[in-house]
Amino acid sequence: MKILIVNPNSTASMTAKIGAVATEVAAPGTTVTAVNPTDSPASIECHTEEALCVPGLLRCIQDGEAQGYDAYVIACFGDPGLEAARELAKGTVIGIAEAAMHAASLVAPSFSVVTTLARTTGMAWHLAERYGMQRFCKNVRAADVPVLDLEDPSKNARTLIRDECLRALQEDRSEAIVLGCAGMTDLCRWLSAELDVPVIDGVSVAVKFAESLATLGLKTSKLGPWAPPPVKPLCGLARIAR
Ligand code: 5HY
Repeated sequence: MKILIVNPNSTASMTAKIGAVATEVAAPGTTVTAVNPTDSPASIECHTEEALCVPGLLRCIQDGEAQGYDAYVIACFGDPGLEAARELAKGTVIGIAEAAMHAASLVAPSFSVVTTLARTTGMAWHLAERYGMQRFCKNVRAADVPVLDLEDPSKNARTLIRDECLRALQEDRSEAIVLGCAGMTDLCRWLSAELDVPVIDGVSVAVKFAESLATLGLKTSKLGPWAPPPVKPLCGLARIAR
């Protein structure tokens, strides 16, 4: 089985880190490839950057279709372009926020999301509502760590994130932590040991969900809203093939 992970930002070191963790959790016989567009923002921390990353993301999905991938993961906590990607892909497309919130609701009565910057917390709440997860989500907190600081060990991001997780457990009285950025994927094991509660990394969970659904032969329904885009001349993104 072939799974394509798309990191919608253009930071190759983060893509490599995401690919390494995903390969570690994938079952024998599953090959995982992690890619990123080269024409998207270096990190995604606002609505504009989220909008700007989508064309590159969709081209990665389109390339994956041409190379016969069985399933896809969108490795950005905003789940950008998720529905458009489901229109283009035959196999399942899993967003890490949707996967992480659902997994958290299966292992704890409630969870808190710990994300990067305060300005992205509203986007995470919006997703919790869209996915019907707001009754499990006690709070969305920011560690005030820019996404790219996760790539720079000198910025000590892991301590800031650990401390925000501790505050979440003490103040929100939640029983699990959802990591609010794909760039935190390599911190999951360390944080789990530090906090001694379930810490959910959306990248790992999304890979296992994609794998499980593909193993069951489940693909994206092409009936109704996730059917392929209608045929028409497309300016700009003309390369979107069917
Ligand atoms: C992410 N941004 O997972 C989101 C996290 C965030 O570049 N990868 C990014 O802050 O919304």
